[in-house]
Amino acid sequence: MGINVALAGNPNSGKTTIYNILTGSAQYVGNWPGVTVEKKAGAYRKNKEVNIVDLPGIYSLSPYTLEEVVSRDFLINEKPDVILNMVDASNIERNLYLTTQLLELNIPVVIALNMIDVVNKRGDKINVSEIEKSFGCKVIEISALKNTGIDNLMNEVISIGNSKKSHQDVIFRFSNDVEQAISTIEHCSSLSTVSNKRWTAIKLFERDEKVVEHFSFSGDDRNIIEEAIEKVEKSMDDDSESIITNERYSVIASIISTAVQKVKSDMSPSD
Ligand code: GDP
Ligand code: K
Ligand code: MG
Repeated sequence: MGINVALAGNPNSGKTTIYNILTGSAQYVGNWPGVTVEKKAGAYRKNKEVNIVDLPGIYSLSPYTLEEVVSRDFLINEKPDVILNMVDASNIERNLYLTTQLLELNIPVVIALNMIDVVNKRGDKINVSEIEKSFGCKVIEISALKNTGIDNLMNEVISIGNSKKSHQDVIFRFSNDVEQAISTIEHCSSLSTVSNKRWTAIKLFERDEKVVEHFSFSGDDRNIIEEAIEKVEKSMDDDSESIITNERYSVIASIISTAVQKVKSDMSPSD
């Protein structure tokens, strides 16, 4: 049996630091099949039933970079029990961009708000339960560098891994026009047997080349979907991929505005 945990996060979010703490020296280092991106997998030293895979550092799940494709293929094909999303809390807006995408994969997510020592030192305040409420997943403050909060984090990861939970609800929503198009796509018969409908519908909306390439459209679905996309592109005067990017950032901005209090604004010249 065992619990499979995938470590996912931006480059420099602290993945390697926590990976080394979690696995100690008993780690496997290899390469991802067919690529030169380093692959690391090992057992949690406090509970050998827990397998941890360190995915390549990524900013997005787009189909453009090798790291993104490797991470995305792993998450979709291997379907780990839990995604442990490392978030650099001192750069929270940028890091949560990936989080919004990980939450759509229909795999339970636990967010580790790492570098909380940096946040505390600045005097900034993050309301963890606000983020939990907005994203519908557990959020645990940690410092991988100072080795704080990690037992707490792993208790949460293991408890989800041991539970029957095998799905992740997406509770944040984009603007109405975009949601309408996503819903149209989700309800196409081509998606009737797809398990992560929302993620697939969003990727089709973005005209993601990797998803479109492997997707089998039935009946008139290809045209129905294209019409739904073009309608939104016309009304929002932008291409569909940029529309989704902007929607993600406005979801994040709204969460941050209630959940994060900064002593100094990002625009402060003394920063
Ligand atoms: P990765 O690219 O995600 O694997 O990130 P690393 O584990 O290599 O960490 C990037 C940098 O951040 C390193 O210099 C770490 O020492 C530092 N770092 C990691 N976690 C923390 C933390 O909790 N607090 C602080 N202050 N620095 C951290
Ligand atoms: K690094
Ligand atoms: Mg690393």
